[in-house]
Amino acid sequence: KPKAGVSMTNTWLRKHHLIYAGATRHPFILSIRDGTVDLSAFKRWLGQDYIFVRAFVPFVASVLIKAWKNSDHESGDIELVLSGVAALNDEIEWFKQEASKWGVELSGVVPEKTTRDYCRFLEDLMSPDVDYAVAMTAFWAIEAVYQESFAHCLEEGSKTPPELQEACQRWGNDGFGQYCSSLRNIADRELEKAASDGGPLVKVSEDMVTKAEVEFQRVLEYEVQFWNMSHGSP
Ligand code: HMH
Repeated sequence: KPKAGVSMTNTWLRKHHLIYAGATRHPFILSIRDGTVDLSAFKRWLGQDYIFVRAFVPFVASVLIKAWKNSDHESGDIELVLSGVAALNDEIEWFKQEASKWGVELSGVVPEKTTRDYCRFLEDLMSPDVDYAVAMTAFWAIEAVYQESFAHCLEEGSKTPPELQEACQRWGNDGFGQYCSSLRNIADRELEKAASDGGPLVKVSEDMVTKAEVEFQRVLEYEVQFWNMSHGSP
């Protein structure tokens, strides 16, 4: 059982801080931040992330359905997730614009194995059998990695090339940071509900929290692999 006052996500961020740092301070991100980024690596990331984001839309829609079924309708969860869907609509348009700016033909991008595996992982999480708390934890982790990574490229003293600053702003801006904290609060609230369930279903609830922690770690592993794929030589 978690200590009172310490949130589950807080506990997990401490426990898994090495892999978390691996995902949010990856050499690819550090290369953007210090201005040494290989532009062919950035273009590869752009094409693969476009494929990822297209698969992320139905995942977020599945979280919206879980919010509608599981949260009380005054909690604001539905509005928050809906704003996420709306933001993804803009994001997809941004990818198209950005791709044409860099001469990347999106229709010709072939998904690499890491992208296919990560999209498959999202698809598994869309199942109605996956609890709201578990899906919300994964959702938060996916967004938080991008937020922390790109915010790092905009910090004082970073040498991010001007032509990449807009990309970093997309995920590194304060509004997106607020959005991530809201997702995190919902995940913590749902995990807390599960962890404090002392009824006859106590075992089921414990399993749910364990499952959420496993999916949290998996997200971090996939994020590291995704950066590796982008950063590595073709
Ligand atoms: C791989 N992770 C990946 N792509 C993204 N666009 C995000 C997270 C955030 O939306």
